[in-house]
Amino acid sequence: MNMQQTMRWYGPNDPVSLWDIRQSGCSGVVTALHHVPVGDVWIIEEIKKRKKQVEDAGMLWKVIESLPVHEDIKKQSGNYLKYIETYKESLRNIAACGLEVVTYNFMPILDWMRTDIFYELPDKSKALRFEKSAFIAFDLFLLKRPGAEKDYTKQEIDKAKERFNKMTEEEKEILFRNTLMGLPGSEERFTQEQILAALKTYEGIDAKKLKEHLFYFLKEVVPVAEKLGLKMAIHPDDPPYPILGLPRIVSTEQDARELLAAAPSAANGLCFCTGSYGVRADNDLTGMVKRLGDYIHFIHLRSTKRDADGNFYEADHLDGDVDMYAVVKEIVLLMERRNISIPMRPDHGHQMLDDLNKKTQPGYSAIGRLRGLAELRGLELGINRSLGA
Ligand code: DNO
Repeated sequence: MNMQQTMRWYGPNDPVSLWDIRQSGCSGVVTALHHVPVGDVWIIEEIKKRKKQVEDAGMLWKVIESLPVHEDIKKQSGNYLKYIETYKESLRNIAACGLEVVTYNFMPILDWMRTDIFYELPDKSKALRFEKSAFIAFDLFLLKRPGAEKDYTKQEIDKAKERFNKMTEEEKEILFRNTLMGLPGSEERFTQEQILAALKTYEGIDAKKLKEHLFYFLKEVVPVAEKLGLKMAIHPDDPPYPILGLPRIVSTEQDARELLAAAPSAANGLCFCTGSYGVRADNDLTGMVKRLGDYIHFIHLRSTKRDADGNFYEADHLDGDVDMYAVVKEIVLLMERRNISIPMRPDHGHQMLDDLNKKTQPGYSAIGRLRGLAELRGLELGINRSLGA
């Protein structure tokens, strides 16, 4: 049994075409209607149109990444009840078009966060990186978030100050831009005023409250998904800890267990992202596959390399801190046990070779992902053979 090999496709404006993805050996793509504003219903006509584009290139579209959750739902403010209903309506339309898995996340305001999107590796390829001192410098001296200094030790602040004083104006601007990238697939950036105003709306929402809001959402949508035969897959926080004073609640195995228990159903599941969970040394990735495997509906394979200062960069897929051999082996055993093939995508990839001169979505260049996919495919084949499968 093999994982279903897919790649993320950002839609018709993605510089990486469907045929590029097909030629990399994928049988499917993972995509979303990025042009539909968060909170609007995904209408059948649009879903079908996108599905046909994928099928015309000889591939399948089974997994959505993502059907985003409106901020009002995360905060239980404003029109959140209406937005929950529109979410359900989108689910009905998605199921009517024959799609199977819906990926989403519950990170307040921002999705993934990096300080550097062109971090040069010794071989001159470029990776995404999170540098703690640069991030703290951003928070304290660029964003100037009220009360931010309370979140850091004196030593961390001194180090960030030193880092900041050495930055050129251009470096400061790039740092600001990278950190507030906004939603994946969108060109929009937050301004300082916008992000400070958005952060203010989370005052009084701590991790406990945000969890209550997630569980409420799950209790509403999971039964609908179950009836429709859809599987929900929540993506973990990236990085997997609180940032900018915002709570983050899908960072550990315990978090995953709690959200699964909140609405028990096979339709309530996980997007198992080794790159996100793997940033924390206390997340036992293979153990998570073993213990939570019944709820894993989609897999992102990626590895990061962390250091003692809390920095990490995205390593080669088979390198870094994730023991990819052990994880993939556990996934192979899981698929045997469940007798299913789980969709997977190589998550991110380095900017390398010809892609160094192209503009692609950060992390989503063609060649770096192709390298990751090729290595992972070989790893899986070797594991399958050695197990006699
Ligand atoms: C980053 C991605 C995430 C992911 C969302 C899912 O590259 O893995 O942006 O798509 O968090 O909702």
